[in-house]
Amino acid sequence: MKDYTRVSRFISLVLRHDPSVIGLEMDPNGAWVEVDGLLRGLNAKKPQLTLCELKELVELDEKQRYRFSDDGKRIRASQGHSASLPVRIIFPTADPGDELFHGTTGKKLDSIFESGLLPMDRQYVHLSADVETAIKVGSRRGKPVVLRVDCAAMKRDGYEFFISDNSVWLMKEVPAKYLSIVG
Ligand code: HQG
Repeated sequence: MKDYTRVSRFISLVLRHDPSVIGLEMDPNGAWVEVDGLLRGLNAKKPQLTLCELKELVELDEKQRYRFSDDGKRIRASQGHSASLPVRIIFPTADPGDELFHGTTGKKLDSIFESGLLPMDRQYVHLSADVETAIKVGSRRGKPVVLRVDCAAMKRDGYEFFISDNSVWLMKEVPAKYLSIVG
């Protein structure tokens, strides 16, 4: 199998952050991009990719980051979109149970316990269903620290939880009073 790491990074850039880098526009409601346009745009740059390869990349992506529309003509990122993108996906709400987790690093804790978890450069705060996944997320930036989100209390207080197609939990914010350090 081909190594799709580099091209996948570029597709993430296009589908999450800036479709205009290859002259594409996004559907304003669902953040969809035309598959033909994506392939044309990609192949005008370095990475050469066929439709078959794109399908393989989507299918084999370990986090299921991308998804085709039901008719196969459009594609989008399942989550991770930039705050600066003028496009929003309407995610379904769901019940996460009593707890979720967020992986981060120690140097961010002071700020997080002061302001809560904020989406920063993205549209949502990203949360994981289990500690193991949160450790992986935190490890991207150094020694991981995992925060527990008290969803039971947040639900009592009327907060909504959204879930992406690839089972990442999304929230507008998590105030600090619902957070504790795991471990
Ligand atoms: C931190 C990857 C200071 C937050 C992952 C994080 C995930 C604060 C960083 C997905 C803060 C934002 C998202 C505050 C939050 N003060 N720092 N008040 N509130 N932060 O990348 O959750 O591989 O936007 O802790 O696996 O790390 O790209 O979010 O460290 O699912 O598909 O600000 O991206 O998926 O960083 O990761 P990010 P994230 P992919």
